[in-house]
Amino acid sequence: MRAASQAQPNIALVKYWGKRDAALNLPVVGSISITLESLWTRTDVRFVPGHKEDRVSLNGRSDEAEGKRIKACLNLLRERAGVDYGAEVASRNNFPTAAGLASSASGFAALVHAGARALGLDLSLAEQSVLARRCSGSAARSLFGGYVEWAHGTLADGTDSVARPLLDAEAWPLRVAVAITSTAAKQVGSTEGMRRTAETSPYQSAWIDTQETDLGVARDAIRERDFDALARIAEYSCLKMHALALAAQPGLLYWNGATVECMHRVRALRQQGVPVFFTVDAGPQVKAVCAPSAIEQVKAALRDVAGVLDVLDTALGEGARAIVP
Ligand code: 2P0
Repeated sequence: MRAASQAQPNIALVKYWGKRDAALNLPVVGSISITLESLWTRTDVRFVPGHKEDRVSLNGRSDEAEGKRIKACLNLLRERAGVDYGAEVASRNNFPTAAGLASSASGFAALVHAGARALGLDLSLAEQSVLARRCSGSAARSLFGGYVEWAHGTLADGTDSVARPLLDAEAWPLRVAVAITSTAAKQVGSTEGMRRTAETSPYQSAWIDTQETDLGVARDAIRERDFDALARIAEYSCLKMHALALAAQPGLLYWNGATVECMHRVRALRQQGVPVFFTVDAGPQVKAVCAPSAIEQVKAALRDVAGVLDVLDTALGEGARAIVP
């Protein structure tokens, strides 16, 4: 009744923002992401018959808020298996948690992948993606590697709001530099930010109405390995998501000064002919996606920006997989 899995964070190029069903965690729009390689979550899950409680350790410590979400996710797995055993979960990340690097995506993808096997559930990756989505939306995408699309879905029970792979990482091996501009936990989490946006931003309906077009453009760019087209649509989707959230009341301002300066720096590089574009999530870090040949130049340019604390670097990677506990 024990299994361990690894999953990596993903970064959306066409963003998810907004829920049409908060209980089932169904999104108002589809999204497209890339799964990273060298940042990971490794999670060891053991179910103990007779135990009633769950014991959760994250990076060697207990964390009450995350513990609650993990317990809710374990409940979905237990319900599926028809058991009520308590679990022991030990999970660690090799990157800073709660710093806008989607630790919930890799975390819940790894938890569902390990937990399902520990319970002897024979679930396809698509079925695991549906379960992971219910724990954290973006986790649906981290079951798969490379370029991934998570469908909006139309069914009320959410069984078709699932991720699927579009293209393997090796087929278009882009690199990602992550400029860390703050290590503080964000003030407004994504779930609350999305709720506030849906209730108060006047741009919510325009966001929903324009997403299908963006997804089509990104799908074509990925299929044709058209870097310039992907750069244009990814920066557009990122800035549009932030414009939507900025127009909430009170406005959601996830950037700091260094975030903005990094975006300018990336655009200046692209104007000089360097194949690179930025994207920014619900936090102040800037992810610069580039051709492999440009990675050292991009890292050096970002390191040079005042307020950048560190620059991580990763290739694109595979989806969730079993590891030795
Ligand atoms: C994304 N983000 O597509 C978007 C862009 C942040 C900005 O998915 O409430 O942690 O658990 O479903 O998945 C972050 O939100 O939110 C996110 P929940 P999640 O990557």
